[in-house]
Amino acid sequence: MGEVIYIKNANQVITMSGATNQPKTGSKMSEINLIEGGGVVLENDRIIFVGKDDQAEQEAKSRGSSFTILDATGKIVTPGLIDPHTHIVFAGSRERELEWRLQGVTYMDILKQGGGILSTTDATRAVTQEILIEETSKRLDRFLLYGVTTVEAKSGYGLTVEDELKQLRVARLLQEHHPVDLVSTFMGAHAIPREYKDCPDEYVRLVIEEMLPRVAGEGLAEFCDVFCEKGVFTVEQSEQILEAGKKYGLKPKIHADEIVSFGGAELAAKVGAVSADHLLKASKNGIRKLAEAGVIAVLLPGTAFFLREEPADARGLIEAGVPVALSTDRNPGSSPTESLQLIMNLACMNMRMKPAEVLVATTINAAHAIGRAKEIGSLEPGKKADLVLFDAPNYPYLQYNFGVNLVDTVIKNGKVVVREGRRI
Ligand code: IZC
Ligand code: ZN
Repeated sequence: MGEVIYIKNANQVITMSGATNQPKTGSKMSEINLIEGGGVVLENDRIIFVGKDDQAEQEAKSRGSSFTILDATGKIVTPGLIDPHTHIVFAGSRERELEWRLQGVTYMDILKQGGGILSTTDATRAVTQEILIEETSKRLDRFLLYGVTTVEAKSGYGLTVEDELKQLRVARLLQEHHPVDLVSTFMGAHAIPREYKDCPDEYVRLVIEEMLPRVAGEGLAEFCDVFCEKGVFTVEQSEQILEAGKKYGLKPKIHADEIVSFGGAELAAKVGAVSADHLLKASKNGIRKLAEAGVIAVLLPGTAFFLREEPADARGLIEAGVPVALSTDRNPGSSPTESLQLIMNLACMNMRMKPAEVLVATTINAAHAIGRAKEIGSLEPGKKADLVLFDAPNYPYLQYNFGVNLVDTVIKNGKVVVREGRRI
């Protein structure tokens, strides 16, 4: 018998069970499967029971005389939140760019002038692995306080073989030492480094022939991502890189149609990407293709907010049958926040996603976007014991009481890591 936790008498347990990934199952994005007066029992790092509270109590008692009770009266319980798109491993910050952007200089102008991603690349190259671990660890701590128990983490601020490997090794070390789980993505194709400004195809060759084999050889990433955008990587270059990644067993993801309509969504469908991310300017044809190919749309309304752009057409995507996930896009330039709860509010207010859809998008669909839906993203027996107790009487309250952190308790791998909103 292991360590048992009984979460008692929640106002609502939001299970997300019965997959909510619509194209594969025909289920709707608003089917959250809610239990009023619910209880959950955990044993070691697994969920063993989810249901009505009286049955949960019996289940806990049947496991032995001693178990920890967490009283969830007046609260809701959800799966640990999942952030499927971050650039969390970096050094430095870019608050000066915020002032330039307010004066009318665009995000792309800044990148073209050698700032933006390239300025974070300078800062990231300049620090040791130890400093990078320290900086990233602080961000993971903050994610945990906001109820996020798994994050995807991209490289892409190294842009040399060794510096890309350095970023990915940091993610791997943190996966071993920090309670938040990390899922790694290789994104050597994040920007053309200054050294290759006049010969971008040479850089694409470096990514394909030198970076990819090393990344795969050390088993440092599961996914391969490309910033497919006008002035960064063309559709053809992106396709070459993602196809090469596939040969090394890395599943494709794409930064698609963020700044201009560029064919990124269409490419995502063509290469069989797991997700197409951003999609602010995705074409109608691209959206239709995403639905046909079962690609998950990862939407980043915090980025649209911070760049003062119109957000993606979440309603159009959902109505077209594309499963939608949400993410912070945590990065130092276009979305410097760890508050996935703020992103949930923005999704609701600026993209008209329903509170139930927002929860699906930050749990089970986010799990699908990083290939983890069998392990996390819903409260079902056998799944990992990653849960959040929110100080909210019902789930729409999460979208209503905005701009504050409603997390009361976070359980990660069956251990209480946040209590009354504080790390323990
Ligand atoms: O550092 O600006 N869009 N990549 C693509 C980013 C934003 C991150 C950054
Ligand atoms: Zn991104």
